[in-house]
Amino acid sequence: MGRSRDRGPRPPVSRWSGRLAPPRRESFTSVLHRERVAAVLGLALGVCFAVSFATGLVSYTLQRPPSWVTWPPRPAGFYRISQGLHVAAGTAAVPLLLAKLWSVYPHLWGRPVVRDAAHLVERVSLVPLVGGSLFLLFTGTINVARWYSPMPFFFTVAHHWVAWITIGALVVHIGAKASVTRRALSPRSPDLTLAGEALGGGLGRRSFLATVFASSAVLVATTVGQTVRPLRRLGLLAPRDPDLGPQGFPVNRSAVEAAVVDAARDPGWRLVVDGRVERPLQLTRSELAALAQHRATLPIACVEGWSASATWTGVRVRDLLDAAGAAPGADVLVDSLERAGLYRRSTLNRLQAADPDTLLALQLDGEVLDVDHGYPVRLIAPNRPGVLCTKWVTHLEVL
Ligand SMILES: Nc1nc2c(c(=O)[nH]1)N[C@H]1C(S)=C(S)[C@@H](COP(=O)(O)O)O[C@H]1N2
Ligand SMILES: [Mo]
Repeated sequence: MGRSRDRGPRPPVSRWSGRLAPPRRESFTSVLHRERVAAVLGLALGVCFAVSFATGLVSYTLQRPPSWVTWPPRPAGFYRISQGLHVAAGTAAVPLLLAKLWSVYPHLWGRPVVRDAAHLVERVSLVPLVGGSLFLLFTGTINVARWYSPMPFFFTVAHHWVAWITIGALVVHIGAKASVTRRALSPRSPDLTLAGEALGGGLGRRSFLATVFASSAVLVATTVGQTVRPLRRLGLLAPRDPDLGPQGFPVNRSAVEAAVVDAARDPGWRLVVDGRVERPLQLTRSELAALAQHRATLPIACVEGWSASATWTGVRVRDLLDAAGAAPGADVLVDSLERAGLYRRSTLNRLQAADPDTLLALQLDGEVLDVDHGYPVRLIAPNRPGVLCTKWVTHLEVL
């Protein structure tokens, strides 16, 4: 016994007390559980969440505009970029969040559990912060992967409101952690002078952070292929190849799924323009094709993260409104042959309805539209989410 004491300091002997004791905050000695790692990851997550939140609000208000918002149709490609960023930032956040939770979980054993009122607020806000973040990243990811069954709620609305709660909790968290973060990120942070080995060996701080950031980068690179064409070949994890689908163009909901195949091919199909107009119209497809045709190159940017651009040819909505004698400045309800389904109709606000590139398209890249792309005619318009580019249109109602 005497000899072993001479070998230098020994680790403290934990005395078996007869019951299982929880670990203590101090038992986690790895440099990865220190504040600098948490601060770097927190900062990166803050950026991802800010981008996701701002772009998420864009997408939500475009789809469900409050009465005081009239979304402009320009710049035409804005929604495509905004939604691409939304999905990319959310994807990048997945490894960052997992790493951050792993880095900070020893705090669960910090004592005392509550120091004062401010500490209590900070601790309680972790429940919506962690729960909300996991919910947002999980539901967003499975939505992109088109795996809807674990969501017994309406994704868009739930994702939106949980985002508000999470961002509220994040603001509290940033307020509570601002000074710790500033200290941890400063060049004089005490963590910088500690080598990994000094704290029990294992992975060092830099290698750990590099691994986490690289995982984010790889995940983003393998999913943005569905939006950024030059990266398509990397799109291993992207559920949609932008080239898949009839006419080299992806499809979210096919004509069979929407149960419109017969109605779409029926020669009795007519486009009806009515509502607040002087002269209601009823047009066959050949009558539409005989009207002035206009060409526009516009993307379909699906909320689920894929987008693809095409050249569309068809009739300007505003020409049809003029022909029917609609009062200028009216909103228009665009209705399809679909009887059920969330996206069977959409509304054009007065700016969108008047835009010269807002078309009822008859052709895609110079060919008659495939029935999966909305034959006989579909709506296509600048700066408009894919879900609002209604296919199999049969009715324009001037509101
Ligand atoms: N009537 C109708 N139109 C619709 C949909 C739908 O379900 N029903 N889906 C929308 C969605 S979510 C997208 S992304 C685009 C996709 O168009 P595409 O299938 O031609 O690529 O169509 C939109 N138009
Ligand atoms: Mo979509």
